[in-house]
Amino acid sequence: MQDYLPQVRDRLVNYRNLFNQELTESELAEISFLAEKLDKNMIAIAVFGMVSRGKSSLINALLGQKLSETGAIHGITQNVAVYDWNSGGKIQLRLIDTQGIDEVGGEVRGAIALEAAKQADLILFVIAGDMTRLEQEAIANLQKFYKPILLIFNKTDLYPECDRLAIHQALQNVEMRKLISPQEIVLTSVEPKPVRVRIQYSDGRDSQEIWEQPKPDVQALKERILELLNTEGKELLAVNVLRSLLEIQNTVSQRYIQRLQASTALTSLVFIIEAIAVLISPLRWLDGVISGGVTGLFVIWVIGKYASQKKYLWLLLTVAIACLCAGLGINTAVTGYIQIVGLGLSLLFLFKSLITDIEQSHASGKLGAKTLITTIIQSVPECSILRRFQNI
Ligand SMILES: Nc1nc2c(ncn2[C@@H]2O[C@H](COP(=O)(O)OP(=O)(O)OP(=O)(O)O)[C@@H](O)[C@H]2O)c(=O)[nH]1
Ligand SMILES: [Mg+2]
Repeated sequence: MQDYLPQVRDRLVNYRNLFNQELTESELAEISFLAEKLDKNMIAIAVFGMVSRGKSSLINALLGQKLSETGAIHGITQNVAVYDWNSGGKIQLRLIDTQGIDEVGGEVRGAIALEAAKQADLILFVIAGDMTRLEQEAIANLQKFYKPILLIFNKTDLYPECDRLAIHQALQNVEMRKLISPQEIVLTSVEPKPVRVRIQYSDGRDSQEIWEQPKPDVQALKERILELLNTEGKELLAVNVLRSLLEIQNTVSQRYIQRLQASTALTSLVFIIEAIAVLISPLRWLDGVISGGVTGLFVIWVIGKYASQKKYLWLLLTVAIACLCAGLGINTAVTGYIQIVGLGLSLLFLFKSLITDIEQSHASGKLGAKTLITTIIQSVPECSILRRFQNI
């Protein structure tokens, strides 16, 4: 499959270079972070779910060591925590532990989930039995961020075989398939309950019962994650970086359009006042000073407001000077009209160039992230986890 990462990087860098002056500090910082993410092949996996479903235990089982605190009481994890996971591959993996989605109040929960979901390239949603309505809603909400989700049915050790099968079946019903497809469901028991085992001694001693801790059953999940990253990790990374770029592009376009709308009224007013002043003023040299001066001031004001318009400085100043010259008597018969047309043309140019900028910065433009996202998603196989998001 084609490697899209260099193209994504180009788009990121070109966008930053072209709109450097239009971007805020935090947008520039985010673009730098995205470039670093690409360079380091960094993928973040966030673990979500209700309290006590075994989110932290799952992270420990994947890491192979107990780094995240776990416990039987609800709400053990109170903050988002990030762990580096050395899975042995070329991709640098990060695991993000979160608090239970039912642990914090609505607004805070939304904000925390939003932050973690934004950072994540892949989401593991942990359940421990049949799904509750809150869990279904949470998955539907997370899907709004266009992040692929694996549904982890954990604590399977607590269910007899027939119940486990019944729950697994229920997770694949028609309603559920709208949220998660069957191949996106993985069964685990990351911290199985200790079991009593009877030890029989061959030397005639009395048999003894002891508690034994079974090994975590997390291999299927590990393999699923690594297989997913091996087959479509690069596309996942490319699409997620582009998705973040798309958000920045949309914000910048929005800002542009708002400023444009705010200045349309002012621009028209300047034009009308200048036209009237030129028409009613009896002195040609005064007309020139008015139209040249107002146009010049307007150009300086616009360039201060829209840094990217500097490239048209020469053109607009030429118009301003032409107005001034016309006013100084080069062609007195049509002077007034030249001045008005000059100002009109300069405004027209300015707005045309602004619209071109907006189109370029806009998601679907030449530098836009949207077109490339669509190309990448269309290039992955039908069964890919990314296909769910083809209608962005
Ligand atoms: N039987 C069984 N218990 C498990 C399994 N995984 C986790 N547990 C237990 O479930 C409890 C909660 O585990 P945690 O990993 O702390 O759960 P969490 O989702 O991180 O919980 P919060 O941080 O409180 O939201 C602990 O007592 C774990 O021992 C499992 O696979 N089987
Ligand atoms: Mg926890």
